[in-house]
Amino acid sequence: METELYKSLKEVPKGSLERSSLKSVEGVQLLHSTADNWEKIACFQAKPDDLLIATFPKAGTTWMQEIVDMINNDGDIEKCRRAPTYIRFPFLEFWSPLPTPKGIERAAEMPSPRVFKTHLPFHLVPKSFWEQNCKVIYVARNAKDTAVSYYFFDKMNLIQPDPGTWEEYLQRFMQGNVVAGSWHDHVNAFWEKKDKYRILYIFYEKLKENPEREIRNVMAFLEKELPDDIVQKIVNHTSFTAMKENHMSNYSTLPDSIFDHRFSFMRKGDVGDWKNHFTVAQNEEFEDDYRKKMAGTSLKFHFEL
Ligand code: PPS
Repeated sequence: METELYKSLKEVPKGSLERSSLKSVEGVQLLHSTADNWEKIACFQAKPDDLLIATFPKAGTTWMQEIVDMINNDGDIEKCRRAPTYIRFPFLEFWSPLPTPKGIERAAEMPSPRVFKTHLPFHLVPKSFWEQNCKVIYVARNAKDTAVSYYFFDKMNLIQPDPGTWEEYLQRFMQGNVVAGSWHDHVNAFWEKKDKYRILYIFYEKLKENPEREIRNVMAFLEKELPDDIVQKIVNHTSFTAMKENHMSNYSTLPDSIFDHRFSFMRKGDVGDWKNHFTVAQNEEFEDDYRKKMAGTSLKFHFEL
């Protein structure tokens, strides 16, 4: 199925894709094709040794996928180069408008132990993951950098809804009218549930500040011990520079018909890039809205390092 997926993606003719519209599932905006097939996705059967990498889009999913793959493969770079990220890890709720295998079909075929990616908010994650007490690694990134990264991603990804101008996009982001819904609800719900379930909550900014410390946190959560030189190898292989150059992690293998490669998936990989995009007025409005939506939570983000 993996080869079939790879081949069928390569064959998508340029200009043949239409950007998707959004459709709500239980109050959360998702890709139309995902929402149309929601019942099949919601009843996906998880197994106890499944690992879910859950994020609001653009929070560092790909980075965590590479870290987990390196840990699971004892730092063997060649094994981690076996296929592009999107082939190595099924994207659970992704229901491609293309005639390619769907996320849950690929997930169901995968040998255990399985690792998946999801952008679903907590309450939409298929119930079986919680019933089976699966481990979940949640990566959260500050809202301003997430919004900027998402805006450029939506320009690049020709399946995503058209982002419009940055001003228009920022309004939609604040309203939760983007795929995966409200950033605020997303990060808060996983934060609130993290002690009730087996959820490791990782911050993009802390990963950036001290990758070795956070990689060791992930190793402990996965109950994996590795020698120091292997940990160092993982730190190096998963740095922004290494991943940007690695064709198996930088999404350069997707054809131009799906990703407009005038943009780069590995764009900046920084904390605080939002300052280059938010105007003073946009920042004030965003912070005003943020204060209201984040009132009453103990969850705190760093907007610069
Ligand atoms: S997606 O499409 O939701 O799966 O995207 P996601 O992987 O979550 O987020 C992409 C952003 O993460 C940055 N990135 C990294 N930053 C630092 N170090 C490493 N190794 C790394 N790998 C990916 C990537 O550059 C995107 O952020 P921006 O700000 O757009 O550069």
